[in-house]
Amino acid sequence: MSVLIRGGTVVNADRRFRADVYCQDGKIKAVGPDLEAPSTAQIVDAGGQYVMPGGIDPHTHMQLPFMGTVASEDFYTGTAAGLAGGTTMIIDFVIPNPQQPLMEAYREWRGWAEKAVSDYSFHVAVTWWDESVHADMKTLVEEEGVNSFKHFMAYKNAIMASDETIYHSFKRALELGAIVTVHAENGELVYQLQQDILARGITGPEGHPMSRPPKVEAEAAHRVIRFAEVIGVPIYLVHVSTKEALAEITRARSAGSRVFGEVLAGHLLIDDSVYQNPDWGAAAAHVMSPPFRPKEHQEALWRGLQSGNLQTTATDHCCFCYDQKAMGRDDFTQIPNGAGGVEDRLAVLWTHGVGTGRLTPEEFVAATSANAAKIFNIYPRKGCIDEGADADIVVWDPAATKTISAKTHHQNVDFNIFEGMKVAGLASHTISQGKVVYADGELRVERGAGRYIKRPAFHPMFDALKKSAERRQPTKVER
Ligand code: URQ
Ligand code: ZN
Ligand code: ZN
Repeated sequence: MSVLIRGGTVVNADRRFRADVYCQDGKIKAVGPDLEAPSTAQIVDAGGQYVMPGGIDPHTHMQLPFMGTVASEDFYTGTAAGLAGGTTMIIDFVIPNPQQPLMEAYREWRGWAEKAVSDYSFHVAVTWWDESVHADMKTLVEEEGVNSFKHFMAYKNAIMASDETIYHSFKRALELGAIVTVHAENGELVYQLQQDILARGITGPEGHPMSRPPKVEAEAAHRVIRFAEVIGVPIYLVHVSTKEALAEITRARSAGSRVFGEVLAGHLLIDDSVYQNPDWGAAAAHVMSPPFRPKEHQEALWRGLQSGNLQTTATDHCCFCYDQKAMGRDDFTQIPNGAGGVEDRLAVLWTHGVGTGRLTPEEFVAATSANAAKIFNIYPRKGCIDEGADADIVVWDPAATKTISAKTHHQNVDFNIFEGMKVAGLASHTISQGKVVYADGELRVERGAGRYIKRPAFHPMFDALKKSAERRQPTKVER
């Protein structure tokens, strides 16, 4: 099976150039002008289009069991929707219940993901701590290719990690050469604010953002970055949604700390007015955490991307249909938290990023693919158009337009947070593992074709970090 992508402009994170791309046996075999190909090769005409690394979405939750239900998007429909939008890999999350062995949860999620149609990997959440967690983290790094461990500071009485768990897990991750990732909201503050708001008789979706004001994220971001700096472990904050949390990241990075930040396409483009919608279902459809914010945060987040203080974009794709959201009809704290986006991320970021001059095409590639590949240690296998890389490619037509709608999207959910948004710039072809899996608006996917992608530990970087952490250790005073 071979494909020749002809006549396009290749865009990587560092440069763009006119070149054909020849793919064979799932890999990129040649990149250059006027390539020849066997007569059996499938030809993709990329004239007037960009040829970019397929999107990597480092934050999804396919079929997540959460808040008494299960996300409506599964690994088959969700990865197919991603391919329709030019995303060729997701990094999802194994989230053990407290006291559930990490390896047991990991095997459970691996089973669910076998139906995926594009490549995938897993961050593993540390939601509790004992010696078995300490041991399982080693197994996951050294045998299963997990190099990132997630920590939820939100969701009290559920998956919230205590400071004690965070301390032990961060230390262990550093020992193993793994990076830590964090959902930074102060779960105790959220919980107490929720009780106060309900006590005032506010039960609708408008109560959700009231219980999670920006300072709730800012406090957690500050605290958890300080934990990481004291311990010496690199840290990645997921779905950074406020200018205050961005400021905490910017401070730490300016001080030389290895701190990375992710921003969701939704948080860049949607503001908190959605919670004032008189239509209960439309307001509840936007209940996710952190919530959508007042407008001034969006411009700050765009500047975070432009300045390099935020490195990646994601969607936190975690879908619940109306009848699931209705579990919280009389109490907003019971509305399953989550919203979609895996299909639309690239189109909305191209339209509002490249289309407005905020981002160059190269910066777009960095923010949608290359940086995630680098941070999670699968670059240049993923995240670039180069000989030897996986043939995960999106052929991007900057002139193609559409209006986003739940009526036409491939996502398995009855709502689209970008409903009605006109976008300019769409995937015309998506190539996954060297096969054309999306073309002319049609998906040509194969259930189970997706592969689990192992992500190696970061030892070289960590060895240096460990040495500097040891240097800082106080020496015993002989008396
Ligand atoms: O917090 C998350 O990232 C998961 C539980 C998805 N839900 C959400 O509201 N973001
Ligand atoms: Zn989260
Ligand atoms: Zn999430």
